[in-house]
Amino acid sequence: MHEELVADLRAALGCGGVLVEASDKLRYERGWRYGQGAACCVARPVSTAEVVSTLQICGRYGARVVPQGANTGLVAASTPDATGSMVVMSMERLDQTMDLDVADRTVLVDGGVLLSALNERLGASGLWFPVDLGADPQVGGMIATNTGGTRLLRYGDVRRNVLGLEVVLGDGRVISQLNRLRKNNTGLDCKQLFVGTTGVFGVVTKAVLSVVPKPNQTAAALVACRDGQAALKLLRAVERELGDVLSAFEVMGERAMAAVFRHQTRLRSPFSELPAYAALIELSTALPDGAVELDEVLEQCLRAHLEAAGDEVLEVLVGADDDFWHLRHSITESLRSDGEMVAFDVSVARSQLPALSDRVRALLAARYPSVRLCDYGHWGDGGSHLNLVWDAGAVADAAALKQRLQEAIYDLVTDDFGGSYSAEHGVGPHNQRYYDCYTDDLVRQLCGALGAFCDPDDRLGTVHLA
Ligand code: 2HG
Ligand code: ZN
Repeated sequence: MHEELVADLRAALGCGGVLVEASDKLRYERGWRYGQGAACCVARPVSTAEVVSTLQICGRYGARVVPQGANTGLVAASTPDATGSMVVMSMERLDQTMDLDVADRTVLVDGGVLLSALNERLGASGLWFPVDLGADPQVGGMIATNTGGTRLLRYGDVRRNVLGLEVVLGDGRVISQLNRLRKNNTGLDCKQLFVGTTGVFGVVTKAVLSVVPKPNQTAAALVACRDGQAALKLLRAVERELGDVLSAFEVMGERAMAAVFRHQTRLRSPFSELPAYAALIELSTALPDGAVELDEVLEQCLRAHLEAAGDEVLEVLVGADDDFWHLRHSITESLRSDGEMVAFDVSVARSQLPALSDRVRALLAARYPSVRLCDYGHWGDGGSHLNLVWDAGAVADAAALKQRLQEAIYDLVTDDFGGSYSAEHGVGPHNQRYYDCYTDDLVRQLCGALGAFCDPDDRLGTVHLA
């Protein structure tokens, strides 16, 4: 069946459209952090019609399909399982359309367009898709995950910026709702079924995105804080005084920053002493040059806060925007080199963020003393990456430890803090078990009914929402 399936896919997509050599398949079989499987082959459609053909052909042979964007996800949702029978459907060649409508501030894009390519295209018109990430995902993957990122505080998640979608359902039917409307109260907002549901209801082949004027002035600061509560107080002060122009409020714990300075030799710590927490604050505006000096506004506000906050705020650094962002965006990569890790992407009410980190530290000290908390994240929107790291080889059964840590932290987050076990990275095999534990039965039944309609033969993905 394998050879016939490949032959039919080749007939539909052309030879370059199907990869079968082990060395060619490798990069599609392994996720950036989690996920390692084996694919029967990799199909690379160039159009909606070819996505339809791929799904129909796979349907004829009973082959399951995992849609894949840039494979930058962090929950293993874009890699095949270990059976060797799944087809990876890579969207990387479906990346030609980028039709910008400047008057509407909307852009119609193919699902395989990379975020970087989109922003390059928009740049010439002074526009921008404002979902900011350390990685460079495809638009379709961002939609399937409902990506968050560092500027969610100001611009919202992907969901808030999607106006229309074209989606191919599991059996090849196409739902086309490529509207450019910002207001459209005509019943079910069906496109939302495909946002954040990891591609199991359908594959995004096109999207209409709302885009915004790219700020022409930004200012950033790093503020060294004595502890988490001080960072929270700073957030309140900055929102009160600069809320209109605040575009990011990220917090980084000492250990996360230390890992960056250990592994990124080009980056030097700007602090006189590494603080327990540092806040990275960004202001931005599209106001014309000269209308406002954001650097001055930020510095003034922070200096006043420094005086009023006593020893809660230790140091204020303003101006080196690129270095500050480089530090923030290097954490993921640096922790990867720092030992073994299990990553967390949780959210709680903002006021609870310091208490949550304290509880995790206490739990580790009592039960897992060789594990260190390297916390950082999007405190402005209640998101925290409570990444837990230990020295490679320090623990005999790392897989068992990972599972025990996941259980302990997710229970803490959901039961004691009323939070989410997956704030922005979505659901995948990495956290499927916890989706199953924490998701309401009725919601799962609803997903089952939707799945039966959208993907009647259960062809798509490795995640089960029902
Ligand atoms: C970030 O905020 C990303 O940098 C990645 O969501 C988080 O590495 C992680 O776990
Ligand atoms: Zn994040």
